[in-house]
Amino acid sequence: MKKVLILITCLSPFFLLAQKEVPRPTKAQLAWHDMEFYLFMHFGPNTFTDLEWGKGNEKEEVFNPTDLDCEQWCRIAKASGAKGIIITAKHHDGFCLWPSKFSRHTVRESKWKDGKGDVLKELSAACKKYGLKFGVYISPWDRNHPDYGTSTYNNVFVNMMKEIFTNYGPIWELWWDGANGEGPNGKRQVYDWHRFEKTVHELSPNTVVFSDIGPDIRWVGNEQGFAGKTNWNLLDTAGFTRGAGAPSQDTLNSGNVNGKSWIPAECDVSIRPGWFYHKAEDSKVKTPEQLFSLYLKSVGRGANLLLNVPPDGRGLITDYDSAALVGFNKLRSENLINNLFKKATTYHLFHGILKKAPALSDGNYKTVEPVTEAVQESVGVELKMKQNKKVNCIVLNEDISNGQHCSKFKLLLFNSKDELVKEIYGTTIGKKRIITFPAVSINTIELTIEQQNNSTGISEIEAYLIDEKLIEK
Ligand code: FUL
Repeated sequence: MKKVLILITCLSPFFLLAQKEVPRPTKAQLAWHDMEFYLFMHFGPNTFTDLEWGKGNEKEEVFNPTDLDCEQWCRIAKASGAKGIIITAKHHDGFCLWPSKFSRHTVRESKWKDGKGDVLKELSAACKKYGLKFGVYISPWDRNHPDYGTSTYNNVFVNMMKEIFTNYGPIWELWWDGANGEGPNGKRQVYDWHRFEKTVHELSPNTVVFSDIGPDIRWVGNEQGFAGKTNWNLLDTAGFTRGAGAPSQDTLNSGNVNGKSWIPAECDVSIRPGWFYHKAEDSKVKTPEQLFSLYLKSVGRGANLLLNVPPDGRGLITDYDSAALVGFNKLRSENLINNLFKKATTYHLFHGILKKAPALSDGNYKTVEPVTEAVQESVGVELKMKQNKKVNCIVLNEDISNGQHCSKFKLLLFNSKDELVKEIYGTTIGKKRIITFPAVSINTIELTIEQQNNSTGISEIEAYLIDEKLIEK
């Protein structure tokens, strides 16, 4: 039952709990969280051989895009609302999309532009021009390099990263794939991860590094694009390694509640069944609605969405993929733009006492209302409209700059007659939590934090009426 509340406008400052020491994001990680959605591009010999995992013995001449245009990729990325592009500079087949001095299996040995082409050069320049962040996937596993499986290969990998940072930087995100098979000599590589991390740290300290276990961003544990409904940005990595020695997929999906390091999840998923372009999959491109559903399950659960859109053999993104991306952007902007509780009066609720809390609905994610105490009732925040609004989607935003705190929340939705219309229970909030449900008419949203480790900062609460078809099933 809803309590009768007393409104006091001039309260003495709320008692603040002593904050526990918890992992916090670095500046680069915090900026990464703001990226939310960006594109992955798998491109290389597999694009021409119709394979997913090239064997490494493909002739360089197979790589020969007829109309490569990285600006087209960027224009489509922009039209989709993506904020960056990560390209497979080297996939498991070892072929380098730049003329690396440390390999004989590169664009230089191909016929493309008479061996003078350089995809990384073109794409990094195009990203700069279009204001997109530029990221690089570089597979440690290399099925071509003659040194693979020996300690010399670690030098090769370090030197390749040096080339990338020096010639194509700034590199915003670096992607280390966890797959690790055998080299041409039948041996598995023992990677010098410590040295690899040191190289990035020294040469490009602002780059965020993705792998199964970070150090900066973790794999979400599946390639279907969904994060856990409980999603901690925290992970324990002690005793784990990349690849086969990584934490369980469930752990990667949800993180660790008391994890020692800030390592948030990124959801990598392809717009098509495969990662590389295959003509036979032109009819299997995900629809805008399916992409919206992925958005709810990734960004809407506090993770980032890395959506793979593979260029074809011309070196262009097909009309099928670009239409789906534009449609996806349209769905987001049409459905998640009109915050129906924007004009709400917003309160902080503390044991029956109300204080105005403008931060909750000022459209500014930097202003935050702290919820200092976790209890079942009468402590939390409230948004109130004069009249009922029909809504089926609520977006909660937790301020994560000082860590992630909420582990259990309750939403109570009331109508203008003070009748409780709906109760929603959840666990983590994180950067963003999008909750959808069958539409209800309400004028009050009450959020209670039922469990937290430190005071949870809520930056915004929004409510929308989205197309019924888009409600999460
Ligand atoms: C996996 C790779 O084996 C796939 O080919 C793809 O690159 C995916 C993103 O990561 O580990």
